[in-house]
Amino acid sequence: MTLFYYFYKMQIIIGFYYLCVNAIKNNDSCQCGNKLNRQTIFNPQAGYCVVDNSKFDAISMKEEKAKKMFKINAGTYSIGTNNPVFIADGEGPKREVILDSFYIDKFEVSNEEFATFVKTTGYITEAESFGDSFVFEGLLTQNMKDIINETVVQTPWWVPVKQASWQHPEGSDSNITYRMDHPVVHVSWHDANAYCNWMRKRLPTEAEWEVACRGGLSDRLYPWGNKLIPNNQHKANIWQGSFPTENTEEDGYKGTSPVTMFLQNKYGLHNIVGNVWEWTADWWITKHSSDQQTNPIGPSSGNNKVKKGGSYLCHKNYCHRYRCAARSQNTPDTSAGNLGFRCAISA
Ligand SMILES: [Ca+2]
Ligand SMILES: [Ca+2]
Repeated sequence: MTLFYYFYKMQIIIGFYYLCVNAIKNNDSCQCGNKLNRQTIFNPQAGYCVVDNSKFDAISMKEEKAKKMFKINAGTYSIGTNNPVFIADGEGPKREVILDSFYIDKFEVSNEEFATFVKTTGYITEAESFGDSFVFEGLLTQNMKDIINETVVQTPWWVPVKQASWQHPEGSDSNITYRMDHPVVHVSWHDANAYCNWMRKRLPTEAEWEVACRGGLSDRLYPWGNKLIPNNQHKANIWQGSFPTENTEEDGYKGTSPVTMFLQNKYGLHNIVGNVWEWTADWWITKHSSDQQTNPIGPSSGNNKVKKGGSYLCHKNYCHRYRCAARSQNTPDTSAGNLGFRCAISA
């Protein structure tokens, strides 16, 4: 037992050494050598380190772009709306943006993909470090409900659950065994950014995300048009019924759906609205100039990051934010059971 323990410890030390050596090789400005712990490797304060990833040589990245991403050509696009539903969210005004060409993932990042990242790098998410994350109460087992005595003020359906993490989305008595093709959740902005960096990608800016969401259409509410359920076909995984007590699951899903469900626009994007909220690169502000901007990246600092697209918990009467112009925010260390991401890359 003792021998095994020391062998195990040595493996961890060797693993860390390998990660940092590779990181330093790939990015001279990286400060991985300062402290040998996993979080330092991806610490935004210390500068992100690109960990060597043999999976992504030039050939496999070409394949990745061809199979899993869509290229949006450089051009002038519109974002925002002059008919905001939530004025205080800063949904308006409608404004022009000039964007360089970029690729965006067609799918939200899945548990399977995130598991590969964790297996390769030993990354620990912030939810795992903090020891808890926010879970929608309606998804908890009765056993879990019985041991929880805290809720979030004003939104009591959100509860902090000990040991809730990407591998245990509803706490210690849950797992992702049959959800490997579902979006990874309980990932903070820092976690999402670390994953995209590891993939040699990055998080999309809010402008890029919204242009991708609109799928070439102008002034429409949703990626596919203005009608929520065209031809009686559900186009997104949101909430049907009376929130938060009755979920009729008319779209087929009580919680998350596989990332490959719900093709939503002409760019071939799935679940860009609904399923899980998606982190973007930008810091949150609510006042926007109506002037045309080129490759806008938002303010240089802030307290919250912008998230887009709404989730399986959104209902028109409560959270009509599964629209391309809609937006919300969280601190970059926040994680929840309805918050994930997809990555982008400059063309
Ligand atoms: Ca649903
Ligand atoms: Ca989504």
